[in-house]
Amino acid sequence: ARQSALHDTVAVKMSEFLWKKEDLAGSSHSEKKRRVLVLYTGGTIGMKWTEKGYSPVKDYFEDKIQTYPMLKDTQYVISSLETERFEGIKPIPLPLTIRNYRILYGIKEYTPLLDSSNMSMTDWAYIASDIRKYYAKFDAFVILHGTDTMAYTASALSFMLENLGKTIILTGSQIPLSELRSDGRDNLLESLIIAGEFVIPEVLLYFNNKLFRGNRTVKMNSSRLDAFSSPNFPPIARVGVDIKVNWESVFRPSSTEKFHVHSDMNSNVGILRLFPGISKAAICSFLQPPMEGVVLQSYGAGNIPDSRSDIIQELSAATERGVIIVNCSQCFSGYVSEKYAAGLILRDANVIPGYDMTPEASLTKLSYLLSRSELSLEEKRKLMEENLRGEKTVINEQSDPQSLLNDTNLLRSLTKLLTSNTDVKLLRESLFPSLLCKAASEGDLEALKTLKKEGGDVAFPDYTGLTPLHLAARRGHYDTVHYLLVNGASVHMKDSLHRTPLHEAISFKQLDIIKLLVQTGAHINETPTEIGSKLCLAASVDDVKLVEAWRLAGADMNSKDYSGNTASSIAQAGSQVSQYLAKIKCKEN
Ligand code: ASN
Repeated sequence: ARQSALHDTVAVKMSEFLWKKEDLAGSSHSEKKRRVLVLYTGGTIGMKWTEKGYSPVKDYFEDKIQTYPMLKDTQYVISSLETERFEGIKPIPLPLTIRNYRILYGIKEYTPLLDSSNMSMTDWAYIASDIRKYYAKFDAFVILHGTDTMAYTASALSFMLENLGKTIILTGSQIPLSELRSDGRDNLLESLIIAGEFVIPEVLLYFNNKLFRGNRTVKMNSSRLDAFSSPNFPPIARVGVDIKVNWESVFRPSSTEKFHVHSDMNSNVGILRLFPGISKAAICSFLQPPMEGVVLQSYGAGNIPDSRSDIIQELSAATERGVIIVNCSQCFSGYVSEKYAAGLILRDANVIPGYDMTPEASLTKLSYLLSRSELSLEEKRKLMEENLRGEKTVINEQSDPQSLLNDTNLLRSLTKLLTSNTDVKLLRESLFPSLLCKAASEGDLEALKTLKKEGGDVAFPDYTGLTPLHLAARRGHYDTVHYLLVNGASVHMKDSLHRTPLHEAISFKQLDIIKLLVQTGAHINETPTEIGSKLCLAASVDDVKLVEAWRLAGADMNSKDYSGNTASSIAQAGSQVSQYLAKIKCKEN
């Protein structure tokens, strides 16, 4: 009885803590502003009925959505600074969200707008290059796309956008916005809110209240509103009364490399679906040059007719010529297991097991790897078997939440009182963010490692929005910053005052940390005028280290403040700042 009373007390304390945390986050006086760019490529969402059937209509969508009160706050006045930040695209304010986010979004309409059955690899490259172009200007991206080939585009982009640090969501609709019952309004609204409120550094697909990892999706229904499914991986978030993100399943960065767009895809790829009685001639002609990569859709757990030596010979001959063949199942869900003789034989033919990848992910992964000319054939084959962007389940990847807290001295006594997984999870969610922040701020790498091993999420903010990375960057703990970056921390997280880890490093003049963060893709978010003002202020007090910090973070030293002054016009002759600026200028020339 005593045990259970204690248990109840701990549970009550924890829910109070969580309640307070939500309350604090929600009651922040300043609105948290986020900028989202919508790339509108076409699809049913913007179509109208014509005598030729549904087709996309030019210059219609942006005006239409502004007629919906949930998609435009008519009371909100856009400032000139906000307009400046949008790079010529018109900002539209979403009404304030319940968590106090003010999401401003702009729409870039493509020409021509496409029914997604017309999408090609060139269109993927076009979308990817727009993301590169606007990457530093926006917090996140929503891509409006037709549903027919959305799973292909989502899979392709997941590979093309290397070291992605921001949220990218593809969405669309089954019923056009021009019709009363359109599902497009909700799909767009929820995508904008998720993109604005959360940093989920992945290419995602939102549809019918579920947020999926893009390269795990397939279009599974042409008429129902739940058009998409992710047969081998649970949704990353579910949208009901609340938006519940399953943070444990988010694919995190694991390197200190910068965001990079790989836009060249190899189109010599194909999907070969077996059927009983398929002819040797059909297989032979499919595998002929210029074919370089093939997804073989076999039966069940990855089986082919092992009695058909002609098929096996054709496959072996192709892999010997250098064609990469990946074995995927025709089944909607499950995986290729290599447990039947009829499947194992494919190993002898040098066919790679695709495990639980979708055909869409396998095809686009092939297309991506084959286009990476710096890799040898062996390296391409090896990478094809690896999990690059969460497209494939790695066995034993997930740890058991029940075991997570059991072994530490730190929390052993508390966990003894807890009987269910939910309680353990609750304890972890309430305590870990603050403990991780404390360890990071003290540069206590051992404590960080222990907390991570016990299930702590190093990317997660505490109730003020500060992450361990902000604190380690502020204090200049280089090794800790490096550890956090290769273990999933995001350089783009903003706290309740809109400060990123890079801001912290600049304010605290941590020069080495600035270099490391910039190398990992961090960038400054200020407009040129704001940068000019910061530099002028630093020059006026002769703070040369601060000027250097801004320069290392990528600031243009000639930026002007609101009155047209530059740092060099403000700096006193002979001051440290003026000498520094002169030295920089000299080096540049
Ligand atoms: N045919 C449309 C497209 O893929 C289907 C849709 O968007 N619902 O563009």
